[in-house]
Amino acid sequence: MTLDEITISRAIISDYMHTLLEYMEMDVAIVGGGPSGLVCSALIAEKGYKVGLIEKKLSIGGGMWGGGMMFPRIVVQSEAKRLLERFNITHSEFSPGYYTARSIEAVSKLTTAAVDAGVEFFNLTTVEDVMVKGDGRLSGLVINWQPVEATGLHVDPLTIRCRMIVDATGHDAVIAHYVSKKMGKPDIKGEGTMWADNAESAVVTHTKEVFPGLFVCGMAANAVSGGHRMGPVFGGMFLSGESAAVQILQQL
Ligand code: 48H
Ligand code: FE2
Repeated sequence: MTLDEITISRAIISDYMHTLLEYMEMDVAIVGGGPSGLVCSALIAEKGYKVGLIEKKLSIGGGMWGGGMMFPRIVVQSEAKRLLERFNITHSEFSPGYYTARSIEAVSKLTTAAVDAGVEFFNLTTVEDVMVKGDGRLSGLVINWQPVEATGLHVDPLTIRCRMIVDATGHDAVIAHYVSKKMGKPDIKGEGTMWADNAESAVVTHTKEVFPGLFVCGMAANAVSGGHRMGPVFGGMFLSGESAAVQILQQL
């Protein structure tokens, strides 16, 4: 065949514009494509709900690509071993209860699981505000192209409507901060010092609805509720993503 550049360009614009229009309204919007957001999105989408994952960076994976101090390995403890198996992530036991996995494989397998479950990805897209109307419930997200934010351009955003929103933005708990600043709650306690054991159990407990329509999971959950940090052990991120999915599925 003879390739036509304009047809290629039309195909890309048409396909993505169609998807954007379709996802102006969705069941669940996950903000942040790190481990907790990926797990959460896959487990909700596999039940047949319309799930979009919004990630400001070019690539999905958040803080998991880098493993620990750029050694591309993660540690997962026994409590989350079943999720390594669930997502077919190769792992080996280092010492009783401590499993190592390749960070790049872990990101890839979680991403594949989310894609296969039907999650639609919107990368290079920044959530810059939230929509709360008369009913006092978080009902939408204000989005913009990430390069607009990065270059400081004064370009107004667009808005999408969602039944539930998950703040999976990691240490910064970006969405919870927006809501807190404008609505006076949730109260944000901030992240504590390194204390892996405490942090890993707390992150699951802190995974909850913190404002009507807004769930937090992953590091964002500990940042909101004053939990500690845990370094490159990722079982809590997997379990937190799962817990957010279970709680949201009960409400949908
Ligand atoms: C769109 C955004 C926005 C925005 C941020 O940091 P993450 O990997 O998040 P988690 O919670 O799933 O995993 C945390 C883990 O990676 C980690 O840092 C751990 C375990 N640390 C322990 C320690 O002691 O340090 O991913 C969050 C994602 C990133 O990809 C951001 O780019 C994205 O959210 N994001 N996307 N709009 N406004 N803000
Ligand atoms: Fe981190």
